[in-house]
Amino acid sequence: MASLADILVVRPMMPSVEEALAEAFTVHKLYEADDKTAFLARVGSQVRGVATNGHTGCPPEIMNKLPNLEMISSFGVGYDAIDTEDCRARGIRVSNTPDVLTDAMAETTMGLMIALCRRIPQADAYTRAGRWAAEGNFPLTGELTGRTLGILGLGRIGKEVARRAQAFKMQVVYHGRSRQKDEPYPYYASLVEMAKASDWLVCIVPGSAETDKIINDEVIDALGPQGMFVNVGRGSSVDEAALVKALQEGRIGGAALDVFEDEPNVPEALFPLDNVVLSPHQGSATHKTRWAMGDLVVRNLKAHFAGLPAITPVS
Ligand code: A2R
Repeated sequence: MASLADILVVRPMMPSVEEALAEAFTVHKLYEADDKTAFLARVGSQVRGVATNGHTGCPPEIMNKLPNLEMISSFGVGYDAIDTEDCRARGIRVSNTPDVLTDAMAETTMGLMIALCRRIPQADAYTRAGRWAAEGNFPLTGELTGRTLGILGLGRIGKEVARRAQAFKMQVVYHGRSRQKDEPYPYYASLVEMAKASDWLVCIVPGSAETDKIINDEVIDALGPQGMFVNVGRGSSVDEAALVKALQEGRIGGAALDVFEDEPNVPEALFPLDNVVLSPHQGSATHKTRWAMGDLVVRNLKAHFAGLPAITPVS
């Protein structure tokens, strides 16, 4: 029988992933090793594949110990922690898990928008505290219907957010590095100009040097005191200190945030603010979607070691 390829599991993965990897490969769990240097010295030269996620990646100090590495299979669509240029130079293939999480991400985005707009967390707390009976009706709220939604990043997820927003009778506009000729939505070449024209701004771009703090004071002020900001992409895309200050000063209407600069640490200054909805990076976190993402991590490795191209290679 052909020997099974050796896979290094850098960080804990979902049980379904670890079980499927163990069935198909010889698995080495780096995260269980007390002495990681000794562990890598022992198994490093056998390793041909890595399983990880986009936040942990496979840092150079680990890759340097894997001279026969062929493939990194990453969980999640974002792969910010993986240096793809370095991988290309080393001849290492990289895959991620796009598409299978798009619907769940779009659902989370709409959920955050509705929660922020209709103040659902506050209304829930008001009801549970017995304030309805004691104090009367909850204050009136805003409404999504008829509002303009600016999408920063009309990619796979951005397009599904756009579809759902249209079902909510919102006007959709977008900004990206270039106009997409097959999309019907008005395009803004300038993010600031789009923010000025939008009631809502959803950020769903990858984390990269180009998108680092792309949401800055200028964009926040263009969105203005009635404007609502939603981030479901990456915390690094926002100047978080500037956003917190603008929320405190009422220079922006509100924010719903699923991602943060230094996860799982969330700026405590946000906690007392009534104009924010906070979520612990839940974008794709459903049973169905996380299972599909894990399954794709394994299938990408299996494809590669069967001599086929990865199913979802990072281009
Ligand atoms: O710029 P374009 O036309 O290539 O549009 C992409 C946009 N994008 C940017 N927009 C403005 N300035 C940038 N510097 C910039 N870099 C990228 O982000 C594209 O419309 C969108 C990304 O779409 P996809 O590659 O299809 O990614 P997907 O599956 O929608 O996921 C987006 C991100 C992930 O990378 C994770 O960070 C997060 O959602 O879960």
